[in-house]
Amino acid sequence: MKKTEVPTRRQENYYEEDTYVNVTRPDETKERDTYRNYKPKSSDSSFSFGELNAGFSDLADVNISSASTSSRLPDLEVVSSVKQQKVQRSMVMVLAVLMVIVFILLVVFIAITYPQYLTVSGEVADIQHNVSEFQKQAMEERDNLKIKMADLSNALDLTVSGLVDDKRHNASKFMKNAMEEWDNMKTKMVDLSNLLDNICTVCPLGWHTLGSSCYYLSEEQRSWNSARDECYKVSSYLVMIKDRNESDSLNTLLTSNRKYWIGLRRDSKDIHIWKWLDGSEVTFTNWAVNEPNYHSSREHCAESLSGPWNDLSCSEQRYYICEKNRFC
Ligand SMILES: [Ca+2]
Repeated sequence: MKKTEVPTRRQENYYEEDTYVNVTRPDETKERDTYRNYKPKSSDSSFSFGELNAGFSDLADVNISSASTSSRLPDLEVVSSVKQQKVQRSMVMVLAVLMVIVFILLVVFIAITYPQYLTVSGEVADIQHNVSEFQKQAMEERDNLKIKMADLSNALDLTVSGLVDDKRHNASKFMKNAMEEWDNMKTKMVDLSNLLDNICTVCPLGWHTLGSSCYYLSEEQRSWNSARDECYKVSSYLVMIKDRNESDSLNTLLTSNRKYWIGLRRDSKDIHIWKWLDGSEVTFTNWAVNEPNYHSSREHCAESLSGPWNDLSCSEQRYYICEKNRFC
């Protein structure tokens, strides 16, 4: 340690180049020294060595110029410049410290997070592997399902085709049988029609065939009502002579001098009106001369006198003529 003696009234301590400096200041330099860049050792432990060097250099300059009070203002400018430089240096130092701190933090961050990154990367790789395996299995399952669906579709087609063939075969067989049955029925219908024609075109035994009718001439005599009922019993009716041709043809069958009931009588409500058994009006008549005379007001039924007609009492006994259609 070296000691610099300066005319002074007070003593202050300084650092200079890692050396503790004891400075004795003169009174006349007190104001100037207030601009010097120094810090008491005991009051500011953060004072840096660089600042101390600058302050010491400044102090030397001050000592050189302290002998004369006429150079006081230039010294103040120098001190101001030095202070600015010190501030700049301080900022640079602060920035350097901050960068070091950031770097350390970055290293710490990497040191902490890198293992986690490795762990997460491993887990991600495992997940990716599992996903890949799952996708592979899913694709295989999908392919298997496609194959199964294709097989099922083919089986279904075959089944449907088989069913359709069976149905078609059954339908064809049914149609064939139906056609055969139809042919048989047609044959039977023809035979039956022929039989019916023979039956209907031939009048029963004992009946006379005449035109489209069959006629039966009784061999017994009955009242008009009884004769009507007898004809009903054999599915016929008392003859209804509708026109001249029928009348003339029928008359050829009648036995001479016999009298026959025919199906003609007066209307029950109007004795002047004659009606056939079926209720139809009379459009053809073959009355004998002066007939119908309604003798004794009791002649309500008509008879054939082997030709011409006569009215007489319905209770009289007469032969009768039954008639029925020759065709069924
Ligand atoms: Ca009469």
